[in-house]
Amino acid sequence: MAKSKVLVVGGTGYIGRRIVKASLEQGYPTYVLQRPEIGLDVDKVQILLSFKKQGARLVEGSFSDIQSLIEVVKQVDVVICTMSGVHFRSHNILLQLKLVEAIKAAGNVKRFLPSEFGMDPARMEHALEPGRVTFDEKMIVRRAIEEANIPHTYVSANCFAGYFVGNLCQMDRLTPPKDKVNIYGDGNVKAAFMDEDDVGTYTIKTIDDPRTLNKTVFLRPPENILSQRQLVENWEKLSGKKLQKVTIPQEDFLASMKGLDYPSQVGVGHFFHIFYEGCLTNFEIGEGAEEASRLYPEVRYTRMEEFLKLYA
Ligand code: GFR
Repeated sequence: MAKSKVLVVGGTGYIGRRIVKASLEQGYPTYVLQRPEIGLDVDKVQILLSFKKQGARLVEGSFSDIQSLIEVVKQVDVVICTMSGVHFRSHNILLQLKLVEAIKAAGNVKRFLPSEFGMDPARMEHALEPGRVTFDEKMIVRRAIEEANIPHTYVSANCFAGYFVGNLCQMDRLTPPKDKVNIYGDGNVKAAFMDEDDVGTYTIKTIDDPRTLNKTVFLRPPENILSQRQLVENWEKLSGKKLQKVTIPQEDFLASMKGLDYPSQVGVGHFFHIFYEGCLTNFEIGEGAEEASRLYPEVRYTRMEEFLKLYA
C-alpha cells in the first residue's frame, strides 16, 4: 500500500515543524501549507525553504479563501493541523472550522488530526475560567469534525518538555531556576511529559494506523509519568546543586491569577489542573483511546533525565 500524502497546516510552528520533520523521516510524501499571511516573517519563510530542500512540497493556500484550501486538501490523504492554541503566542483554534469545511467539501481526506496536542479537552468540562477557552474551542472543532463524518485522530500529547521540563515547571522562565524552585502543593502529583520530537514521531505513526481511527491517542509513556518533585530531584543530581523549595499552597496559586494579563491567567488555570488536580494522570486510558508507547513499542522515547541534560 502506498504511503499517504500528508499535509501539515502550521508547519513552521513549534510542534508543526517536528511533525513535518517526522513525516519526512518516516518517508511520507509531505506537503506544507504556505499562507500568504506569512508576509515578512523571514524565519517562517526560511523554515519552509529548508523543508522544501529536504523534499517537502510547499502548497499555497489562505484561510481567507476557502476555495484555495479545498484545492490544497484535494491533493492529499491526511491533514494534520497544528495551529497554535497557546495564548501567549497566538490562538487560532477556531480558524480550523474553515479547514473542516474545506475537508468536507473536498471529500477525499482519509484522516484529519486537528490541533490538540495537550490535555484531552473532553476531560476538561470542569476547567477554570479563563483557561477553559482552550478546551471549549477544541471541543467545538471536534464537534464539527464528527458532524461532518470526517475520519480523525485526536492526539493528546500532555506537557511539552520545552515548556514544562527545562524550567522545572516554573511559569516565569524556560530554563532551570538557579536557587529557588516553586513547588506546587506537595509536588507529588503525577504529570506526563513529552519531548517535542517524540510528539512528531508518534503523531506520524498514528496517521495510517487503523487502530487509531476515530480515537484519541494519548502520548503518556510510563517512564515519562513523573511528579514535579521527581523532575527537580533529577535536575539536582545532574547539576550537583540543591535548590531551595518554596511550597505554593493551592489557594495561593489560584489567588495569583488576579491581576495577571489574560495569557498568564490562562496559563495559571492550566498549571492548576496539571499540578494540583492531576488531570493528565488521574484516569485510565480506556474505551475509544490508545496509549502511543503501547501501540509503537519500537519508538525509543526520550526520558526526561536525558532531556534535562540539554540544560546542564
Ligand atoms: C498540557 O496541556 C496544555 C498546555 C494544553 O492542553 C493547552 C495549553 C497548554 C499550554 C500551557 C499552559 O497554558 O502550553 C504551554 C503552556 C504555556 C504556558 C507556559 C503558559 C504560561 C506560562 O507562564 C508558561 O510558563 C512556561
